Amino acid sequence: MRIDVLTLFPDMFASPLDYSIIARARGNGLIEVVLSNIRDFAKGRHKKVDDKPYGGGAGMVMMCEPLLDCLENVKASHPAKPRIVLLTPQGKKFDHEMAKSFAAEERLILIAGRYEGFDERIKIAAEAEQVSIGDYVLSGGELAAMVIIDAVTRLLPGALGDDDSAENDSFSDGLLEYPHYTRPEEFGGMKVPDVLLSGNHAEIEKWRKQQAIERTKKNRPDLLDNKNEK
Ligand code: 6GU
Repeated sequence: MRIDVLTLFPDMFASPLDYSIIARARGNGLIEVVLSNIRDFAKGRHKKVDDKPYGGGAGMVMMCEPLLDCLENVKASHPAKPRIVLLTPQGKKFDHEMAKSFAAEERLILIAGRYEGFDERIKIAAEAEQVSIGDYVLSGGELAAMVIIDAVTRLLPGALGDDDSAENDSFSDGLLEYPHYTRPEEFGGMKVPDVLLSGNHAEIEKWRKQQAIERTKKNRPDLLDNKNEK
């Protein structure tokens, strides 16, 4: 899968892409991440990429031309038709379902903005879907892009080793994951539940399912509501 990121701060991506599952997926060609600096497409001596908002108000707005020129260049650099995503707190909320649909694409283009936001005409001209990673405001789209790259890469066949399968992950069946324990059997007076030491796989399976449902009820009742609607 080819993933392009348009950003003013490509250097921010260096270390998150260089560890563990993402690093391995890049190493074996499962994903190719290409970073493009929007400022390289800015014109004039000052390489301006942002300007004051019409109508006044605080902050600066990302200009149409440098960003859209960068996008045209990036699109032309690879033959596959991309799904184009504009990262903004005003977007549709990213979740497991959206991650799965992104993972099915041959090519993604993620556009990370800074400042108060994008000139509204960028959204139309780029034919981009607007995506947010949650109900809070980040200083830019870069961290959101990294979150999406990580979540999507994990879902690609072959990205996870046998030891870290995605099948049991939280959200894979609409529930939060069950509790985990490892050695020692007793820590600080807290014992590992007997059933996990029993060797009875059917009972263990049953216990884990119950725990997953209970935990979801307690922490994320909205997930169970959604399940009933489906
Ligand atoms: Cl995609 N961008 C910014 N700037 N803030 C966010 C976000 C995105 N998603 C949640 N907050």
